[in-house]
Amino acid sequence: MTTTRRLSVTALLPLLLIGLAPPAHAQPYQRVLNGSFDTGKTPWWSSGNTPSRVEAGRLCADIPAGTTNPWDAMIGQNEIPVEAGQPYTLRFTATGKASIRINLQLNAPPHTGTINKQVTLTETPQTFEFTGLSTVASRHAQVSFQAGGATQSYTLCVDDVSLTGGVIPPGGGWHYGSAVRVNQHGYQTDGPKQASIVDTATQSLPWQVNNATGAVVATGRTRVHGQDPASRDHVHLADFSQLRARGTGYTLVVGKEVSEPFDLLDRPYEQLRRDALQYFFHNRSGLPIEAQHVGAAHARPAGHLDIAPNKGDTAVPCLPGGCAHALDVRGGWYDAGDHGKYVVNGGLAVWQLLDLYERARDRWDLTGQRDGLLRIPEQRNGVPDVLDEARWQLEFLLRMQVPAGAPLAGMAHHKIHDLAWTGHPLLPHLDPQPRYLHPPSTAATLNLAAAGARCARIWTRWDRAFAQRCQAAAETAWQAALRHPDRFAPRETAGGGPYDDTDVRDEFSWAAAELHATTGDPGYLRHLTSTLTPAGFSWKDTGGLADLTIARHPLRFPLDRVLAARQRIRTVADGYVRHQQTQGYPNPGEYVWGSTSSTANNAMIIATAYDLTGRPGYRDAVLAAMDYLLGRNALNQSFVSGYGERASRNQHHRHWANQLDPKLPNPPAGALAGGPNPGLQDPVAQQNLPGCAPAKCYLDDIGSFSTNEVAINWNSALAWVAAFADTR
Ligand code: 9MR
Repeated sequence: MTTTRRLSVTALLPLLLIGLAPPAHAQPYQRVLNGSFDTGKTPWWSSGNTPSRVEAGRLCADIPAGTTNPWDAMIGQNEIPVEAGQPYTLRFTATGKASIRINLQLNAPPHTGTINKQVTLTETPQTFEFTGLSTVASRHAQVSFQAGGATQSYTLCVDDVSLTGGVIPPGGGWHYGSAVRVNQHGYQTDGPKQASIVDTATQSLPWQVNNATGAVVATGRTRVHGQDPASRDHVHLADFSQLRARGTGYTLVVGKEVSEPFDLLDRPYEQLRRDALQYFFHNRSGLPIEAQHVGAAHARPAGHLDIAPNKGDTAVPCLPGGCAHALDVRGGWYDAGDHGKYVVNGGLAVWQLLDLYERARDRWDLTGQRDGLLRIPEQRNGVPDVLDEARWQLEFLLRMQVPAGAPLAGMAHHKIHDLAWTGHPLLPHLDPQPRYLHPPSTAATLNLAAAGARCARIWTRWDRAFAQRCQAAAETAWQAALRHPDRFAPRETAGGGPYDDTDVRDEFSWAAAELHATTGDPGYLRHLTSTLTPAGFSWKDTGGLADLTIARHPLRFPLDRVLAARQRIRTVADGYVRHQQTQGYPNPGEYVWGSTSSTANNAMIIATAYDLTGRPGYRDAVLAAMDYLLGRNALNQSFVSGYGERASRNQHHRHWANQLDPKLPNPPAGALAGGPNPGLQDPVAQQNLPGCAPAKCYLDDIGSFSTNEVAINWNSALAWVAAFADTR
């Protein structure tokens, strides 16, 4: 094997910097992931015209002939962190039949380069090594092997790619601002007011609250909470609930640390409950989103009405090899940062908005029932706006049902989405991908049954014909699910998320509860087999929702079931409150993908316990969970855009993509980021957060879809809890 080694330092390197001291740590830090290709291809990519695969432990790509620029055919890895003033050494082994360009550079204009070299490859493996000095600090550098311009096609293979350098350990170097963590939006004047403070002191510390003019308005001493495992912080707690004077611009001061400013308001959540719902309008498919409703920055043409370049959604065929029919599945909400529309999840999200409405109705919460609450075209049509918004999605869910006469009639297609994942940024009306219906699944069918049954119950009052359509669809879906109880969604993830689930006993039980609540048919009761457990609920685990439905409709269920459901809700809520109180930051949820929805969904269960008992402790716990979401956490981060000084603004979304294109907007106010997730399932998180404490595995970066995406089932949870927090 011939080995060529070359050491080259960027020509422009100022002489003064050549003597840079190597980092103090013994081993240089590795900056590329999976450079040995031992774990497959991820997170390496190749251009669309350059198919690649891992072959005998190397990444090999088919380089086409006849392209023009070096970057017309390439393989690479993104989201590599580089530090200004630090040297980086790139090393790799490669084979090929042409000259290629090797780059370490920023992946966006001005594409500042650290290494840019030409090498000539042969079919004998050669190892190369180059060093360059980074003049910029960024988390978005790219290593690329650019092989465009080849006169003949050939196979390029690379192996043992390594990029070392930098002094900040992988996953390190994060600063979260003030050590004093508050709800950066505001506290309720007569509610509990607590803060978490990061401090290693083992004795209590004095605190003071200053008003906007700097005058001290309250003082006290912290309580030492101690070591917090989820964040690995040593935490103190301050309680300033005694302060009740309405005002803005307060700060909490502990030693030299000053919190972000916060307000004391009588109704801090009055606007958030609207904004969290307005999120759904922004993400409607099949309707122009007009400036009069959302403002100029967020206005956009309708997406997916089969107007070129869109190839959906008015006559969508099944995936090749699937069904023979095509369906008009326009409308609904885009699921998240992608343009997929999924019945599993879509059903749960709309169910939660309908529960929000039924709670408002039952508890005389007039705001929650208002026609005119939101800025939507259906405003002032005599129907509460939350129902108008929910109906947009329900109409879509109904369209996803397999028509009578077709095989699997009555079931719901699991999902509809693009053939392949689209790039970023991309407005919905510019999506050029063909879209397909995916095979029906039992879980989707039962989501339709549950949401449809609830629709039927509610719309009896507003639109009888629509209520009847919902009921017929729900009952047909139920029968179809009984006939096909084990059609599980595949795990495939090309072009869309899987929402896969191989246990649907919980979906049967949830749908049975809804169908019984609507029809009174006792036949459904024997299918009601699930209960609320400490695991709570999610799109995958819907069993606990049966208890919430029973509790919402005590007169429609046998008394023993009602009493048992109420007892379980209280017991589970008690567990969440205890869990919340053992944390340094008041999160009643778990650190998983979409952890903020676990926070909000568990808060919904605690809130339901409050509604059942009137015990103030439950309400306080819900408000503390809001504090967590709005900044009282290990990152000093408000996960709700537009709320708080350090609010998320780069959520993963295809057109709220200001981070990628300054002409595009940031998310509108009220969009909930997925939040800390130690799973690190995206390359940005993998590059930048290795070793993170669970409560800190979060990045406000548009590329971090596993920590910073938005989703309808997360915002439905936020909308529910914000509405609760706004009522007494
Ligand atoms: O919320 C979903 C989470 O529970 C799963 O772990 C994850 C991976 O399957 O998918 C999440 O849902 C995503 C969906 O698959 C596609 N649209 C975006 C959703 C939010 O990230």
